[in-house]
Amino acid sequence: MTRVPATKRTQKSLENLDESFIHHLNHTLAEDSASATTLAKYFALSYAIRDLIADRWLHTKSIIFNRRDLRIVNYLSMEFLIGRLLYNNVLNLKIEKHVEELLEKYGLRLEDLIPLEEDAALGNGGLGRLAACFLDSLATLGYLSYGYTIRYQYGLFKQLIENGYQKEEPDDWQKNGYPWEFPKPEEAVVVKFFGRSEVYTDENGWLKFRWVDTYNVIAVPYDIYITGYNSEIVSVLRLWQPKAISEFNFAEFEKGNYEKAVAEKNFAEKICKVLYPNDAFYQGRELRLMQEHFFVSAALQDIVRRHKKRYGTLDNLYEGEVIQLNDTHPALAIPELMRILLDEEGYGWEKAWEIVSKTIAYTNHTVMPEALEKWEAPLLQHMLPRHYQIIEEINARFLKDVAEKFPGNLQKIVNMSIFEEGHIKKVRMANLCSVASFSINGVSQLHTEILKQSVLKDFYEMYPEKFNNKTNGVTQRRWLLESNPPLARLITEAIGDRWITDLYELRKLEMFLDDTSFLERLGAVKRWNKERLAKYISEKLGITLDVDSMFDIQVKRIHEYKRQLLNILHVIHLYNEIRDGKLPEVPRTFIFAGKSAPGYRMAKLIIKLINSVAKVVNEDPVVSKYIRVVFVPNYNVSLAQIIIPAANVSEQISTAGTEASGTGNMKFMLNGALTIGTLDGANIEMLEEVGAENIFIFGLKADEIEEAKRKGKYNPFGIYMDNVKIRRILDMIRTGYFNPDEPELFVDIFENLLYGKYAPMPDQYFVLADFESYAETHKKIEKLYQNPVEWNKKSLLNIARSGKFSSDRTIEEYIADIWKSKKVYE
Ligand code: 26V
Repeated sequence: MTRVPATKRTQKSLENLDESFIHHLNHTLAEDSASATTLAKYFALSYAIRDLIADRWLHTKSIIFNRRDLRIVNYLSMEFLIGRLLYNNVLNLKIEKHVEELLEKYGLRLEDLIPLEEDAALGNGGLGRLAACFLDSLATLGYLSYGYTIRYQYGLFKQLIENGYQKEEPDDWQKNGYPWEFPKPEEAVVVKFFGRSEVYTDENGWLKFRWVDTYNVIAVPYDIYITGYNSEIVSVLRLWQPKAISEFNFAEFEKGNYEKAVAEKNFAEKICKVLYPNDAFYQGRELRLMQEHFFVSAALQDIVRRHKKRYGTLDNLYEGEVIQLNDTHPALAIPELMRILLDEEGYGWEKAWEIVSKTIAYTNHTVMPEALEKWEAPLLQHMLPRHYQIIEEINARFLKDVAEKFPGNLQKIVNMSIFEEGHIKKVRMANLCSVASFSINGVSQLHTEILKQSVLKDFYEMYPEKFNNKTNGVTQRRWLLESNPPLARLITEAIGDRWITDLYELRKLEMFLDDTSFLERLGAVKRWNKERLAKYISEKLGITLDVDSMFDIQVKRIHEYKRQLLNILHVIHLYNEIRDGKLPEVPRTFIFAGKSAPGYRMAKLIIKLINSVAKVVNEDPVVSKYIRVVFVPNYNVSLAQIIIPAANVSEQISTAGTEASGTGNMKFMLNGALTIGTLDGANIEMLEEVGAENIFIFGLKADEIEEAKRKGKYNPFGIYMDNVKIRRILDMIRTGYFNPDEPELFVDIFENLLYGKYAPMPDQYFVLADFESYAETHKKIEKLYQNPVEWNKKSLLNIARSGKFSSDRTIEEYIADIWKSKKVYE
């Protein structure tokens, strides 16, 4: 049988898209076009498009099982922040014209249907969005790949702002149904918990272990096929959902015990009820550990089953499959794969270990010590007794190697042991990953250096060959083609559309650096995006913005290390200057958005401060002519797609040495914003690409911060005493200037900066140290903005030099150095 290529079949089905739409409206949804709601039409359209995607999956699947020369990439991640899919799929399938024509017949516009889709917010921030960009790139480039995660019932909470405070509401993203997934109940597996490890003698007289008396849950996969741009190949995003083996126990019910009758169902449902909303703060919660084991065990069983089907043996698992751990959250993959190989497949320790350590690779995403996972040993041992035993054995063998390599060096043993001894013994997941993985990577050059020189220093000395850098990237399909249509059009008119799959093509835009009419068009595009955002803000918040003002934007999770506080302190400084009659040369709009972890007091207080300052600034008849401050609620992928294209200035101001990479920084650059930033994360590489004249760098460097900490010589109180501007700002905060009704409200911010009241040291993120340098740099930006030609030139150069920051480049590097996979079509 000759296979009709998927795209050919799609062309054929495309002619029937119209019929397909009506078919789904009438027969899948049982609605007629006259009375169907717009939502029903959104679903009908999505189903019609999903049919085209299913064709691509069938094609991809046939390759998976026919091409044994292709290694499959498995990306294990607790988070995939995929956002909306309708328009993304329309663009990737290149069917926009068709769809628009079809909708026109029903008096509909695509742009009216797109917002009806709920964001799939199955992630917190950068780590989850990176995973989503990776699947897009893998599909686009034509590699076989699976993403594995959890089908959370509730995604990241929705943020409301009430009286300036963040309020959280549950995100019931599936409440209307979800058109993009396919349940695959026939591929369900059983996941075990608790019980005990039992020793026995097998038929050959070998001593063996088995995990018995377990509590079992079914894991049901739901698949979302992630399309690539103009690609026959889809990535599979497999979401695991727990299900009770016995949903209802009639025996217990008969005895009158309703609670017991539904106990199993309740257990299953609670495991994946909600995404943990902390990013970068670790709390050892039992439920979280259950989530980690649940999806990892399901994924591993799935991978093992597939490999056996493809090769009939697990001896060469690493030839057919590679497993990338997105941070330590899926680290239980290590003992789980060992357990499968030892206890279920009958391998001896050495061969099992060889297979595991040639299959698994680890990416680190943070150096913040409070974010590192360390599970309490008794908890892990209770929930996963056999895994605990395997981790002990891994550690014992590893420490023997350490002792051989560094004879007599007890400190090495203490540092590198997977177990941290103490009042409560802990399992250090980063150590487990470092021991077992064949590759350890950071996500920007600086971050990888910090891993090698401090966080994982001992592991670097032991296994230098494992360490490598993979600077993050973002997909230009979502972050330019989809989110900024007028810029995409301008670029394509100028240099053609090859940039969509080869972002380095943007370099060709440098031809237009001295073309004033092109620069004007670029300015007009920015203006269009600012108007779009202004319209959104006016409709949602009733705040009118001046689109001629410079849009200065900081959007990301609210965290002290990201220093939204530095930004708002500087806004207060500008407020003071204006009140003193020192009027700024250009009007500015400061836009903030981002969520705080619900239990992160300081971050929530910073949100309140931003909103309090916003109120005073915006209500002041004089000041509001020059500056305005807006906090846009509920930052998510869809909102990012509106906000980022509208930025003139991108704020990337984390304390040097704290932000592993940042990816928002890249999205802004790609959309022509100029960056004000520290020498942190990927900002450094942006500087390398664009040159010092085209990016605004300020502040202390990572080694300077490191040194100041080490020597304990940082004295923010001294800065406060010596610097009248800073003293004035902080005194306003301390005395309730922005909140006269509750004058004490922000005292904690003041005291944390000056005395380190809630921190290991005063001003641990060096806000005051960097303030002057930040304010001076803002003055330079202000000056440049008065010269639109020069501004647009730098904006264009930023776009032209953003090629490196495509996730396509990142993925090709993972492929070349770690995954060693091949494209389906060479
Ligand atoms: C950590 C934890 C700790 C336990 C509770 C739940 C939870 C959830 C997420 C995280 C991840 C923290 C690490 C993280 O998000 N890192 C970010 O990764 C981005 C992609 O590499 C990178 O651009 C950001 O700089 C980095 O902060």
